[in-house]
Amino acid sequence: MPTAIDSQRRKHFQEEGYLIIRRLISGSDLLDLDLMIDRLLDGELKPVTAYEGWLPDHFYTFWEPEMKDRTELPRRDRIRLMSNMYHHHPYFKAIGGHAAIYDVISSLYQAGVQMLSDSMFMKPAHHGIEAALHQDTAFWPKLEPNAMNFWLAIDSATVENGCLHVIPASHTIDLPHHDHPIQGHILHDHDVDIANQIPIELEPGDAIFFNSGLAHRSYPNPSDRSRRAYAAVYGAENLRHVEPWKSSTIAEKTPDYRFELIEPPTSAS
Ligand SMILES: O=C(O)CCC(=O)C(=O)O
Repeated sequence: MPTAIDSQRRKHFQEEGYLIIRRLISGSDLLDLDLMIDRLLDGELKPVTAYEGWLPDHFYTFWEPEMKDRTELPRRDRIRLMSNMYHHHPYFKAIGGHAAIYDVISSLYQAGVQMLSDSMFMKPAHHGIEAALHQDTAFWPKLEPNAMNFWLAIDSATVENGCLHVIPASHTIDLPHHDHPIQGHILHDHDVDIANQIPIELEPGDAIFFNSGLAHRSYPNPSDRSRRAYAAVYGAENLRHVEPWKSSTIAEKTPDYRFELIEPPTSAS
């Protein structure tokens, strides 16, 4: 059944810049994704589909600082981020275009949906690093309407293990960011109305959809529970490139991935 986004929820998304949907993904779909994410982290899954002739020998991987060579630790405990599975693996292509996700986004945009990229955000127990405060709009040229972020909890995401925090209604202005050697582009607390910041605690299968201009962050994970999330950036079918497109990556050279129209799932309304 498509997730119904009524006018009240759409208004909340427009005004506050985000929408939480509980139990968006459940049952065997969630179990399979959980398993595939661990296979990804363990280095078992390899890219199998080329993107514009580019077939990398591994998925884009951002190691936790100083963890790459600590091979005495499990691989899954040393990785912060893996990306672009959608473009290089049929399982993730299907997940990125999952009807439950597609329905919410097309309902919020009132349009068809495009995919830019997907990522797996990992925050290993005891040492997962922070994601500094930022707006994702700082990472790519101006789009109209803004892109949309999707973030799905695979493990429970709580204040203790480094859940997302957002600043409601911060999506209406593109704030100037500061360059950062690890995180790319960041905001300082005094750049925003930090008193408004709220934690987004989610159970496995719960998701938050947010305007890419929404200021957000996650704190380090000192707890003994890992915090894995599957995330992606989508755009409206009718998005306009206000500035010439160029994607920005900070860890490895990758092709210039572009928005790609998603085939509407058969159950999409
Ligand atoms: O999951 C995290 O820790 C950070 C996620 C994030 O920055 C994003 O989804 O843009």
